Amino acid sequence: MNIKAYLLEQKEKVDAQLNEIIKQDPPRLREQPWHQAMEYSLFSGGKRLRPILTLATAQAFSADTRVALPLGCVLELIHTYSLIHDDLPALDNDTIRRGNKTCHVVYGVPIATWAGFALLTKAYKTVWETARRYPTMKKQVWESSRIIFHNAGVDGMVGGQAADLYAEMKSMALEEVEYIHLNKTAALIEASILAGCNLYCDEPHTYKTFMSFGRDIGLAFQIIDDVLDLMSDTEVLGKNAQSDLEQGKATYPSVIGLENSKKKARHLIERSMDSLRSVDRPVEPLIAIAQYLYERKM
Ligand code: GRG
Repeated sequence: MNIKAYLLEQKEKVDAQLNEIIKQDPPRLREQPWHQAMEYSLFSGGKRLRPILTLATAQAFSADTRVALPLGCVLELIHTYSLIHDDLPALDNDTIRRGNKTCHVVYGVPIATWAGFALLTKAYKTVWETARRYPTMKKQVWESSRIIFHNAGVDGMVGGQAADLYAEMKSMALEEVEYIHLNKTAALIEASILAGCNLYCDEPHTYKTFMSFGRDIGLAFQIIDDVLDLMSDTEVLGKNAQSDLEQGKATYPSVIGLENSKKKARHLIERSMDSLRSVDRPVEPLIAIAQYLYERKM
């Protein structure tokens, strides 16, 4: 399949839905700097990986993506809040993201902080509105959102990010780095898959297969991010290169070396693709996304 064309097509759907979500706010609010900061980060060129995973997973079970699309946007709203907060001076202090100035560089720290919280609360509201709009799917929407917010919270992204901050400048064992990566990054990617799967799948075995797929590509994604941080330059990455090294971050290359990290990422991607091949559903887009993630340059 033509994965680039598929990703572009899905990204356009996600962008249109996010626009609709943002446009619900009245013009007097949209004029406020903190609202403009929200929009700045939400529409500054993200790949939309998480919502695309939700859509691709839902599409493996149903042609109807009306519920999966807003749920995917919930993940993108959370992801965008996490990037804004992650870039703040008190955290990673990054000045470039997706080739643009980071939110706090443009709008200042207080406004960027509010923009992050506004995105997070908009994510809750989007769940609530989706459940109300599709009453026959209400139960599934609540369960998908439970998975999303569980994996975005202390047992997932927030917990992983806290562990990542405490790990700075310390020498780490591989298990500790794996814990950080699985929580900081893989948890939200896994939730993106499960949010779509939960809507339609009632076979526990299949659900588990999707869960391992999400975890494997999520971990591989962060290992590849570590590798790219070392090997690419700022222009290609669209963010400050080698910032992990400067900040003494716990990364796979710092613990097992560059070549072993690449091998580990390759192994996880191959395993993820093999496990999904056993599912008797149209999962080609997900397999192609896994391959694409391994080959990505940014
Ligand atoms: C402060 C303890 C504490 C928690 C707050 C800030 C935060 C929660 C979590 C940060 C988690 C984080 C930023 C993980 C990195 C994940 C990652 C590799 C992001 C890049 O994802 P892409 O490449 O981004 O999908 P695009 O730009 O395409 O959207």
